[in-house]
This record gives sequence, structure tokens and C-alpha cells, in this order.
Amino acid sequence: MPRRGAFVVIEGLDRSGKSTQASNLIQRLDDAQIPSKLIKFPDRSTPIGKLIDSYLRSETEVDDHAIHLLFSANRWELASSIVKDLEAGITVLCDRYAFSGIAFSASKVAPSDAPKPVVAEGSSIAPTHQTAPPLLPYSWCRSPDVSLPAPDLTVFLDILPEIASKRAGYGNERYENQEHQERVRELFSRISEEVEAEGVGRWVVLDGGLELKEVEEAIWREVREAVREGVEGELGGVKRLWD
Ligand code: 2DT
Ligand code: MG
Repeated sequence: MPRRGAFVVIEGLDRSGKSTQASNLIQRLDDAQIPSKLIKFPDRSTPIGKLIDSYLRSETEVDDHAIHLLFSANRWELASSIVKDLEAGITVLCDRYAFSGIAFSASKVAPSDAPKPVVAEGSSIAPTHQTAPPLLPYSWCRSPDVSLPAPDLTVFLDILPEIASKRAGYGNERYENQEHQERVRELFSRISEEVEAEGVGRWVVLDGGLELKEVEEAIWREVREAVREGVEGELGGVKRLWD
């Protein structure tokens, strides 16, 4: 197998430190003279990305299904260039990807002022079972990203939502509230099990609550290994979600 770049994704809740770590990582790749490129989803610069940006800043309302498809379309816009870069030996580092797409959409529930389901008197169903059902089915959320380039390595920066919520800049955008983030974290855990079961690259969980430098070192060890596998031809061709 020829050498190629590694496709590395960084995922996590809002304020888990992804963007800081991604830019530090690019610097380290540069210093090591490993050709690399940083991309970020949503990419707010494209026409689709501008609509997503306006939705996230609550300036526009979009149907939940439609916005989910737009987030996916925003990845499809870049899919062929990602493959081209990887095949040209460039390591592609991606700040959020399809896993955020699934986790943030599949965790949506009807607003809490919606009427609660009626439980018959004497029913054994406990109140905790009355949590609102998901707005979008998990399998539906997964489907638009089928066949996108699959990451070789996903680093998930795990952080408790209550810790993230205390970090600077939290709460400015849609989805940045603790209840939603709790559900997103559960969804990420389900996704990680599927990634492992289906062999969609490696999924590594790192504690995003640790010191910045400590997290950076741990990410660097994982990424260096993925880059080595690419150079030595062990990664094979670029795989697709969720082949
Ligand atoms: P940033 O804070 O990283 O800019 O993300 N999101 C992201 C989705 O709902 N679907 C997706 O496909 C992606 C990539 C996560 C902005 C928010 O957009 C959410 C947080
Ligand atoms: Mg954000």
C-alpha cells in the first residue's frame, strides 16, 4: 500500500478544548515537518456554512431535519478535497466531524414546555421514564454521512458538562446548555461503541479536564502513531463511513 496522510478527527462537547488542541497540534506537526492541514466543521465560510452559522447564532430558524442535512452537506462539500489531500500524503486534522453531526441532532428533544405524555393512574411507569422522546431517530441522523471519508483516528476530549459550562465563552450559541450537552455526551458514548464495533478507525478518549499540556502530549502520542501508520502504508486506502 502506498503512503498517505492520516485523517485525524478531534471531537468533544463545547468548551472541551478541541480548537485549542487542534491549533497546538498543527504547530507540532509543522515543527516535525509533517505536511498537514487543519479543517473545521461546521465550515462557516461556504454558502451552506453561512446558513448554519446564522442558525447556531439563533438568527434563523430551520427545520431540525433540514439543518441536520445541511451540516452533512457542509462536510460533503469538502469530502473529495479531504481524500485528495490524504492521498497526496497530507495529514488532515479535523475539528469536529460526522460524529458531532449525529450526537448533536440525535440528542434533540421537544422543548420542555410541550405537553408531557399522560401516564395512566396507577401505572408503574416511573416519572424518569417520561423524558421527552428524541425528535430525530438515531439511524436517520446517521444516514446522510454514510460514505464520507472515514477518520483513521478520532480523539474524543471528554469533559463533564458542568465543568465545560464554567469555561469562558460558554452559552453564546444554540446547544450550549447543560441538559443538551449531557445528552450529547451520552450519544457520543453510543457512537464510540459503534465506531469500535464496525472498525471505523481508532477512537481514543482523553480526559479534557486535565492540564492543557498533559492533554496535548497524549494527543501528540496518538497522532504520531497514526502518521507513522500512514507513512508505512499500514492504513491502506482511505475508508468510508461506515464500511
Ligand atoms: P463549533 O462550536 O465547533 O463551531 O460547533 N454541530 C456541529 C452540529 O450540530 N452538527 C454538526 O454536524 C457539527 C459539525 C456542534 C458549533 C455547534 O454545531 C454543532 C456545536
Ligand atoms: Mg461552539
